[in-house]
Amino acid sequence: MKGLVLKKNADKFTVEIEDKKEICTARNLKEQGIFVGDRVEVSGNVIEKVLSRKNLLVRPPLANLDKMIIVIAKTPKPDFLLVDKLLIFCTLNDIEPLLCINKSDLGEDFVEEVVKNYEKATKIVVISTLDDTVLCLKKEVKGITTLAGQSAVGKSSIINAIFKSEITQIGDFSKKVERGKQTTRLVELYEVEKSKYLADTAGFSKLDEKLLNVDEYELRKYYPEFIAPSHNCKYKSCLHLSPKDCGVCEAVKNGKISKLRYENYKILQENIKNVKRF
Ligand SMILES: Nc1nc2c(ncn2[C@@H]2O[C@H](COP(=O)(O)OP(=O)(O)OP(=O)(O)O)[C@@H](O)[C@H]2O)c(=O)[nH]1
Ligand SMILES: [Mg+2]
Ligand SMILES: [Zn+2]
Repeated sequence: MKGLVLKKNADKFTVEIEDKKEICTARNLKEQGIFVGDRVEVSGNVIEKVLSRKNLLVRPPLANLDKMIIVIAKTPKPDFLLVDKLLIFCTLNDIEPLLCINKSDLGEDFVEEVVKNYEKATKIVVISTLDDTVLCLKKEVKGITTLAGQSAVGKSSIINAIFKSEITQIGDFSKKVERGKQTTRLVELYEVEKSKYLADTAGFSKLDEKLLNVDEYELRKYYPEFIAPSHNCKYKSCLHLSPKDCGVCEAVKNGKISKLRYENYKILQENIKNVKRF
């Protein structure tokens, strides 16, 4: 019988098989590994085979991701470079990205600024887990969807609000910042409705550039808002790093491209150069 791995706890797996949750073990699958999100063949509560995967993330361990909801908030202070890396990561791994601005109750200025910087880069939703706006995320869940983002942006609060129960543990913000610890440790898929799952995870708070595996020329295409202005660059090979003869630099100067996004692009270019050198 075929099933979907919802949860992994040591050597026990919670597998959904025909709408029922079964606790399974695995036999002889060590090398290949079994991850949350894996579709598997099970017989007699033993996982016999892992079916081929669309993608696989190692940290956090998650297979077959269809969509990633990248959560940010006014507090904790957003790491927009991480947001850009996650957006690139999604495109590279055939994952649909969505930028979610949480804690909109903390002020409109922040929301407006983020929208201004990112509206040309990705789809955005604005929510607060303190009101009903959080429910619009339910519609956004597609196949296997994960929440991603820094600790304390409200990922577990979103899951709780959607499921209206305390199924995941919410951390105390001030305590968390003091200890610098994350609250959510295990990865688990929660079913939103039939065949739609949402994962809570503590991962994706850091991403190694090596994981991105793009070269300096490819990087340009992951900044979609650069493409039209780049037609004004004198040379096709222009990396948009110096203002001479560069349409992208011109667009940044005129405010047509977000300065924040351009600065992130320059940092990533620098990182790619350094990774290559080592
Ligand atoms: N003001 C406000 N606070 C919120 C909102 N959503 C969540 N919080 C608070 O933010 C803090 C962190 O929430 P969590 O849901 O634990 O954050 P998390 O992203 O799951 O954190 P990790 O599990 O450590 O990755 C808690 O104190 C929540 O009450 C919101 O919409 N508005
Ligand atoms: Mg959490
Ligand atoms: Zn250029």
